[in-house]
Amino acid sequence: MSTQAQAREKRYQLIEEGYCVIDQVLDHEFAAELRRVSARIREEEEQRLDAVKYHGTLIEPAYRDPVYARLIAWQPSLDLLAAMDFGEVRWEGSMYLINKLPFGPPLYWHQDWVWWDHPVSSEARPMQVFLSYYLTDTSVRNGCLRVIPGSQLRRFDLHDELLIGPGHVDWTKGEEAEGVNQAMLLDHPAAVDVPAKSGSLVIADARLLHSTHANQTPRHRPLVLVWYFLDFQHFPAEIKEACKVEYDFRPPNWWEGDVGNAVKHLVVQGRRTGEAVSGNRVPGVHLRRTKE
Ligand SMILES: O=C(O)CCC(=O)C(=O)O
Repeated sequence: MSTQAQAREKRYQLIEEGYCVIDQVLDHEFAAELRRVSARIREEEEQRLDAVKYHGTLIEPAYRDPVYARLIAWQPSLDLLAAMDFGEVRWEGSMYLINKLPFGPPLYWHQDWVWWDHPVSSEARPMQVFLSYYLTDTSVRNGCLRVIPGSQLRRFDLHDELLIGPGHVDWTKGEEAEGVNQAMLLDHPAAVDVPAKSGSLVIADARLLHSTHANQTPRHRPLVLVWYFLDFQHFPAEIKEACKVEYDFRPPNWWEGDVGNAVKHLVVQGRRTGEAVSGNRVPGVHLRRTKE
């Protein structure tokens, strides 16, 4: 992104609509390397695909190749977030290789914020975001993202229909009954498609309602999604504590050699010093209807 005005525009869109797209964040070489390594991991992986059938794959690849440490600390993305005027950026500790399979189904509507009981949930500022790097051109035909703009801050009819307790259901464990219903797989009049070119970046607020189209092509649709906290210095103390509890961060020596050094400054560290907020994925009083 070349100008300050563009960065402001993206910031505004992320706050107002809950998402934005920035083109050409990965250079061709790095995107090709990620594509190659991700294809290898997908082939090696023994994940039961029927366990994650709506996603395609849902593999945590972070420590399986140094390329993912580079992605977590990818400077153009961090520069972008700084240009968008976000302060302390922290890696939340997870990343996923979400590879939609040839002719794979659509993903169901859901949102991923887990601290709905905390009043900070009603604030406009994005606190937790996913950065999605599409590794191939992605459109309606091969399963691009869909979002309901504004749903990170305003309650839609769909919110009342979501069965979601867990965000990502293991369909082999008999959780299907409570995991998804008809409404979560339907079209929605407020839905917007989010196509993205290979190497582009989609940033979205964890609270945003999102889903995907089906992959109607015979080719894989790879995506690497990384979770971050923004403006971590302004996080309520009890959410910071929850971050420590939940992810039990340690100095990043999970990678071999010094590969993890690049990630060190992004990791949430420290011992528990106080009460942590309890997690609750179901939006309550802090998600208001438009006219309230
Ligand atoms: O597969 C995609 O394009 C998006 C997946 C996603 O955002 C999610 O699993 O929450």
